[in-house]
Amino acid sequence: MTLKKRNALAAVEAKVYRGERLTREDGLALIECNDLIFLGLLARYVKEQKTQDYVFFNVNRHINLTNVCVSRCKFCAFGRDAADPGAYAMTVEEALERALNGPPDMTELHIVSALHPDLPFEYYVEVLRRLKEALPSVHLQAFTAVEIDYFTRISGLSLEQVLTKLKDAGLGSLPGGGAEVFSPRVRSLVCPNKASGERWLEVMRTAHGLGLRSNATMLYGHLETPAERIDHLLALRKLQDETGGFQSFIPLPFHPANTGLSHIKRTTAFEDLKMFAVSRLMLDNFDHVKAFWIMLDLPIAQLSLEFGVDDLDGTVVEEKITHAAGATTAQGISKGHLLHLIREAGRTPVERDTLYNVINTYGEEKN
Ligand code: V47
Repeated sequence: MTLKKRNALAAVEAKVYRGERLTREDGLALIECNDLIFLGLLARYVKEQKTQDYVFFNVNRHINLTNVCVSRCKFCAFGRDAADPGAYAMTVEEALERALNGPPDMTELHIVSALHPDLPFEYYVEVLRRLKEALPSVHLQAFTAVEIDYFTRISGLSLEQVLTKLKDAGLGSLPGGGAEVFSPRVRSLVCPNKASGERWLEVMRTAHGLGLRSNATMLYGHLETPAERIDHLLALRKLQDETGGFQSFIPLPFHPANTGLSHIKRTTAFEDLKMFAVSRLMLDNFDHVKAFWIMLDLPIAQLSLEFGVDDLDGTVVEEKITHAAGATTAQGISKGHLLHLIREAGRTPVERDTLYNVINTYGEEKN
């Protein structure tokens, strides 16, 4: 490492311990640093300042209502044309049946789908209404900002009107998907047919303004540069300064199999752990950084707890998006297994609801 780089990193280290905000240049120095232990120690310090030794998880089930999509992003192996083999769209009853078959102590349904050419906006409202009616105590975290933008286009309603109708039907919060990388250059290459990065941020700003919390993601490891990753984080940090509505940030490693970018190699454990640490350090106004274990494999998800992560997401039950793109992880995990992973890393597991209210803090003993 050159002396200049070493000095830059020492300056970043001092800022982190003083609790000072990092700049774009600091972010670039961090993302180009290969001293993983250094990055991990700094990120762990920030994580412990925010959430001590707690690691959160929840009991949830994912539901993907349809895979028929007009957007057909290059990085996605889940989307289909309506006439393709394997294309599906659930009826409201089918969605309900899946929801009723969630884990017994489920507190969240996580619903992400596709941009279906024919299903009307009323279908999505009806799905939420029926799910809420059947499971009133279950939080409905549904529809990415990209889906919300699409609903305005198919319904002719404004963003406020769409979000208010969904909220009235039972929507509790928005998941963080669809963000990919905000850079217009990258979006024009990988997802030209859906909401821009600016629009994604506008949807979230509006949702937060209506009292809906949300998550945020970044899909990394495809065509983006390190600087574009940092700029993505900075755009999220800026909006969070404005609204305070984001709960957690989830870096999602790109899975290339069966996608239009299948020539790209899957990210390495080294890169995944670095991305967690850099995210934790740059997003000083986010309370939580989450490892979606499904996309990481359990060993990396567990190791991420040393790199600034304080949340392992949930029991999931059924996952289609990453598994279409070659994920070899299980589709679900038991609460007992999550407890074991967290405890083995020397942390205290906390079962939370979607809004991070504590349901149970687990001590040493087996529960
Ligand atoms: O928006 C699509 C990504 C997202 C691939 O908010 C891919 O708590 C990897 O956003 N390889 C959907 N990723 C999933 C998502 C999510 C997951 C878990 C928790 C939360 C949360 C959100 O998956 C999409 C897209 O960014 N994705 N294709 C792929 N080949």
